[in-house]
Amino acid sequence: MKRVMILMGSKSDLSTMENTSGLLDELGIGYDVFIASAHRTPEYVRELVLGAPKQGYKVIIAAAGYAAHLAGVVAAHTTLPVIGVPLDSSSLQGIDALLSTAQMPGGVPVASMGIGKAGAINAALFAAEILALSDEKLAKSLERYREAQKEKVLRSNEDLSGKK
Ligand code: RP5
Repeated sequence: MKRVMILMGSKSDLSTMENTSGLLDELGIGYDVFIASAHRTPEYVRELVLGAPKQGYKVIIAAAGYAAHLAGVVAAHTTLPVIGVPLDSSSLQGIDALLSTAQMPGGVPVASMGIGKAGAINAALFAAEILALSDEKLAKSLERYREAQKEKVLRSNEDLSGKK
C-alpha cells in the first residue's frame, strides 16, 4: 500500500525530491509522485488531495520553489499531515519558498522542512516518524537509520585522526 503522496510543482523539482523518494525506498515506505502546481494546475491539486484519504495515503509531502503555495493549498484541502519542502529554484535561493511554505495562518498547519536537499531528506524522515507511530517495524528502521548516521560521523573522526 502507498502511504505517502509526494507532490511537486514542476518536473524541474524532481532531482531534489529524489532525495525524498530514495529515502522512502530505503525505509520500505510506499509512495506515489505527482507533478501538480498550486498555480498552474490548481484544480488537479485539489482533486489529488481530496482523493488522497480514499487512496490510503496517510501523509502528503508537497515541494515547490518560488512563491511556494503548494503545501499551504494542499493543507487547506485536507486534515492529513502535510509536510512542505521549500526549494531553491529562484534567484532568492529558496528564502521565498521557505517563507511561503512556513508562514501559514493559524488553523491550517504545514510542517515546513528546511530548504532544498536537507529539507527533502528530512521530509522523508518526518513522514516515516509519523507512520512509525503505528508501525513498530518502521520505528525500528528509523532507530537503525539514526544509529548508522551516528556511526558514520564517528567513523569520519577516526579517518581524520588516522591522517594526523
Ligand atoms: C515552482 O516553480 C516549481 O515548484 C518549481 O520549483 C519552480 C519553477 O518551475 P519551472 O518553471 O521550472 O517549471 O512552481
